[in-house]
Amino acid sequence: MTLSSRTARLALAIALTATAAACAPGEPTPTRTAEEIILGFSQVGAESGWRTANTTSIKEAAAAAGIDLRFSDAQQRQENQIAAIRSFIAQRVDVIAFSPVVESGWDTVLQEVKSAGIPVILTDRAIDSADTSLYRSFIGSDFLVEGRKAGEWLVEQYQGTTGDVSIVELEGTTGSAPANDRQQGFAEAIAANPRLKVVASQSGNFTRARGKEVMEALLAAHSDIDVLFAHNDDMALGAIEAIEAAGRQPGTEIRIVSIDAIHDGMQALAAKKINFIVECSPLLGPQLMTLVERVHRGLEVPARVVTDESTFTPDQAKAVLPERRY
Ligand code: GYE
Repeated sequence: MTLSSRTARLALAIALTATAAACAPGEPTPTRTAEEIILGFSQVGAESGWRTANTTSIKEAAAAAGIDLRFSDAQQRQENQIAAIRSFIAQRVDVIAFSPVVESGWDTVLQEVKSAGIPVILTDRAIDSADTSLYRSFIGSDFLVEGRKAGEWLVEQYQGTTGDVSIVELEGTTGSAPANDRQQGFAEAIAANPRLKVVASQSGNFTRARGKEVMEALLAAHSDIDVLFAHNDDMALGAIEAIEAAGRQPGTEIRIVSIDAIHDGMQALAAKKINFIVECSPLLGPQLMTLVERVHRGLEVPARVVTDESTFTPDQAKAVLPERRY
């Protein structure tokens, strides 16, 4: 046997083995399994502990799956994400995934991706387009449910009490799915008790620094704040600094409920500076890579994959903190 025919046979054997291993019974034969999949991923930014953990999860999962990841950080700007997506088209990546910084304004660029024949997976945040043919799947949390859980907890806390309860809200990035839906879910839940009143609601852009600044202004403008609802832990942590600097006690004088359950947030919860946290898992990497592999192979994928989430009280935070991965 000549060297070149041996090489050819070996290549064929490897390709067949890869095909057999990747094929579940009854599923169509994949077309390009022996090749490395190229995934273009446009991340929102590095605005929070959640986001950092999410980026790590995606990078580690891509490496573990042998997927060639082209990662781009949009620094919380939609125009940067649109430019990154166009560059992924030019690079002819196999799959594009992204976490849309805001909900609206994606149709044009996603039409371009569709025309290029590249499948799209929405990760973590949704878009508000009516055209669901622009993406194959959306993996992430249900932010409406998260907001409701925060509101329901608050309703429970004030059951049987009298007098109005003044709530201030620190919103996430304006126009983003988690800010819109968490606000709505919370409002729906607290409507059960008309004494629960949101007296001010302002964006802290999901960052600790902005959370602190906005809370300083809110404390100066409202002397009677009973509760802070922060759309993420980072803004709650910034707000805690502002509350303490104003000589007030977070967790007792001003009760705090937030969302995410990142490590620093869980520590503040265990220390009773935060009173309740609704979990939002950033560990989407492994599930995302499974979806990427499947769409690349032309297999069916669910249109929606919802992340499992829980909630934490201070005692529960203390119990789980040693095993938290982020
Ligand atoms: O809650 C926040 C982050 O989209 C779920 O974005 C994510 C949110 C998360 O900046 O901390």
